[in-house]
Amino acid sequence: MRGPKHHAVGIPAVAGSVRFVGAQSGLKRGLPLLRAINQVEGFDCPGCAWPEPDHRHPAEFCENGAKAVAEESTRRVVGPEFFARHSIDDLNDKSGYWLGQQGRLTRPMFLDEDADHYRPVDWDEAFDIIAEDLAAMDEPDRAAFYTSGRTGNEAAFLYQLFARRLGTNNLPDCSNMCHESSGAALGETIGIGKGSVRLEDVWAADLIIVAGQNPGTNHPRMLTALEKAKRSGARIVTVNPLPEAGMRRFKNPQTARGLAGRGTDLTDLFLQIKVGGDLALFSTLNRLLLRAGEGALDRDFIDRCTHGFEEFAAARAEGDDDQVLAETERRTGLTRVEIERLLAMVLASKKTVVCWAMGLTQHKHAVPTIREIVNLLLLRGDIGKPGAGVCPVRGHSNVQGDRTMGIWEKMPDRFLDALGAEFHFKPPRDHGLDTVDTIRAMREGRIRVFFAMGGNFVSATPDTEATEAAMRRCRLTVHVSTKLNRSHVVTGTRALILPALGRTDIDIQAGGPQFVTVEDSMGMVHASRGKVPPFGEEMRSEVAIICGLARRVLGGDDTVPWEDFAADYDRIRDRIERVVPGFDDYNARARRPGGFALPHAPRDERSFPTGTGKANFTVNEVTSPEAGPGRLLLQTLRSHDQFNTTIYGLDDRYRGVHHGRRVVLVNPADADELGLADGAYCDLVSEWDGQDRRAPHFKVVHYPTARGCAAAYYPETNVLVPLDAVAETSNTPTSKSIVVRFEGDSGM
Ligand SMILES: Nc1nc2c(c(=O)[nH]1)N[C@H]1C(S)=C(S)[C@@H](COP(=O)(O)OP(=O)(O)OC[C@H]3O[C@@H](n4cnc5c(=O)[nH]c(N)nc54)[C@H](O)[C@@H]3O)O[C@H]1N2
Ligand SMILES: Nc1nc2c(c(=O)[nH]1)N[C@H]1C(S)=C(S)[C@@H](COP(=O)(O)OP(=O)(O)OC[C@H]3O[C@@H](n4cnc5c(=O)[nH]c(N)nc54)[C@H](O)[C@@H]3O)O[C@H]1N2
Ligand SMILES: [Mo]
Repeated sequence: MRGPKHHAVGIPAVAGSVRFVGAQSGLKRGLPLLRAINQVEGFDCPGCAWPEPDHRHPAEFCENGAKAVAEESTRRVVGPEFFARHSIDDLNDKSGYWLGQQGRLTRPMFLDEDADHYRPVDWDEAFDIIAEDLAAMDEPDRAAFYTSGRTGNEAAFLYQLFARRLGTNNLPDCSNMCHESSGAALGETIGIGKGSVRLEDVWAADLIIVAGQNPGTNHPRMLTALEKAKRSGARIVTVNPLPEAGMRRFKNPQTARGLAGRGTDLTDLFLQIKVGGDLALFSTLNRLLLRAGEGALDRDFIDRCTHGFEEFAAARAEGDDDQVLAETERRTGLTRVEIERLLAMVLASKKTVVCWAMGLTQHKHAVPTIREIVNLLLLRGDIGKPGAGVCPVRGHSNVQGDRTMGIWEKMPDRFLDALGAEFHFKPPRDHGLDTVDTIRAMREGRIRVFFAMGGNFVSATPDTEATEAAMRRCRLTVHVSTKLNRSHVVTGTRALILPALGRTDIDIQAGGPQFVTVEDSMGMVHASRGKVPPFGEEMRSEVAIICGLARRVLGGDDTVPWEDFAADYDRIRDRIERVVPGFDDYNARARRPGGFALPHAPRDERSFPTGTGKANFTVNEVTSPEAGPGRLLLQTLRSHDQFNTTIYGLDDRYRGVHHGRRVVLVNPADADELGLADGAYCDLVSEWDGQDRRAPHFKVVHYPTARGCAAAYYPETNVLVPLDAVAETSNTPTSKSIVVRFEGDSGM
């Protein structure tokens, strides 16, 4: 059995960054970019949404941020000759990895009905094609406007405005597959769907629980914050089916001690939980806390600031202790002793932060799981106090900002009222389609025009075969993209690729050089300025693309001054300031080093803008997924060498997996029972609602994951995730708990 590494980062990570950047961008183009990542006058890393500290280190980036930058700033380009060489059928046979490696898109490209090849078009022709299909719709809801989370605030604001000016709220986004469950749970319980901690709070916490997250790979700069907390005496609990290297020991590349020495041990208590067992764990922890006597609860906070305590406490007291504990052991795979250890650590902590990511949000019962975590923090008075709070760690670098700007299929009326008043129109009020519902609507032939601002819709969404078939039913699919991906080759009857500037590119408009703004995972808004010249005139900023299209579709006398907006992004920010609360003096404050913090009532003043006016305890029925005999619960996750559907390479260094991605990690004891030899090949077959879905030719890797569970990489396994297997309330695909059986290898 190979195994996970015992530490993360250190010299191999630094060497890896420089090598990768050198190969993609060349050192002349690449190194100045590395120096500008996350710096005050530089650009926001296009990788994850972890915040930057006020006092920045000269190298405020990580190995994976460097890879994200190198991917974008590559010297390779895919121009018209490339598309002349490769037919659409030819491209269809290539892997996502190969497509992404071909380089930056530089010209608008059009695939006409029945054509074999994309051909270059100019921007006016591209806009005409889109306008024609939009005009042919019998109602505005025949269009859907997807957003991935890299789009800056200014473009996001204009994009939702354009969709709503057309008359639709069909604004699905990557968040629907990501932290939607967090937003739903937090909105209901504390009144705002965002985390309540700042970086300072992480540093000051007594106890940090990291559940369902792999920061060593996906948020490496978070390790620096955890190390800092640790050095001030914090304790860290990791809840994960996998022993992830990053949470074991961290060798900080910003310090000599980290590079040359042993590094810092991060995790004090590792709870190797069964996939989907977190609701059982946290509800039992809360039960034990309620029993632990008066000192265990923050009575004053509960009385003053919360609602529903009595009902919650009564529900958590139900049943026989022994039975509940035995049941929890079964659902979590943990022992009583481990749960009691966690209880002791919680009791010893005056300030607790709970961090989580996809390991909690992508389950059927994700929303109740997160609500139960809120219950824990409410019991302890751990919201709205320094060093404590909820910390959903966001994925894409501006996914949180996009939401703030109105990218949501069900924005509240107060936002729509303000938007309508500012631009003199009546925004549609019926809720639009989210990601899963968009695919359902496509499948039924109800979407004529699918437009994507970034992202890779067909690869990121569940049920690949069903989704690809659905996508092909659209009349027109349009992608505003930086790099080639599978969504450009699985198309509607006609398709357009529109080449966009990315974070690293210099953006010059009629009004001079422009910057954009982004919001990190902790509600800090700041400026981002590109540093390298784009490849030629034909690449446009996302803002310029939206404004050009909107002008063509809505006309020059529209109530929205699209052309003015494209010329000078300050004018967009002036309008955002008037529509979105918290952006006062936006243009001035965005120019301040470090930017500014958005208000967050629970964090700032312990006030809770919920229906009850208080923080709500909730009663959550305990459940967990069950695989049944001969089956395992498969979670689909990221390797160390990818950013979502963008594959950087074929290694997963921290997990000791090399040279391939079609692998499935299985506990050796389970593997023995199922007759799966280490290194053997098999098919993964998912079972849902009487239907099988198959992912052929996976190599078995014996690995110390929790019993009863398996893990394999996304997006190769998305074919196994049923479209209709979604989380309650949030409609997020249940990508972390798929029931699978193993069958003989049918080859590729
Ligand atoms: N380099 C890099 N950085 C990224 C990304 C990337 O692809 N590459 N993606 C970005 C995006 S969009 C996002 S959303 C984030 C994702 O960040 P993560 O959520 O860290 O990403 P995943 O790889 O999906 O990892 C999920 C983790 O949860 C654990 N887990 C799975 N199921 C369960 C469970 O039932 N309970 C518990 N307690 N744990 C579980 C897994 O073992 C794994 O450690 O990262 C962002 N940053
Ligand atoms: N099975 C399974 N499925 C999952 C997940 C999982 O854990 N398991 N995770 C889910 C999560 S958390 C997320 S967030 C989604 C991600 O879903 P998406 O956001 O749709 O996917 P990405 O792979 O991040 O999109 C990459 C593409 O974005 C384009 N791009 C990159 N930068 C820019 C830019 O600056 N501007 C523009 N216009 N385009 C750009 C490039 O063309 C690139 O090919 O996937 C989800 N799907
Ligand atoms: Mo995400």
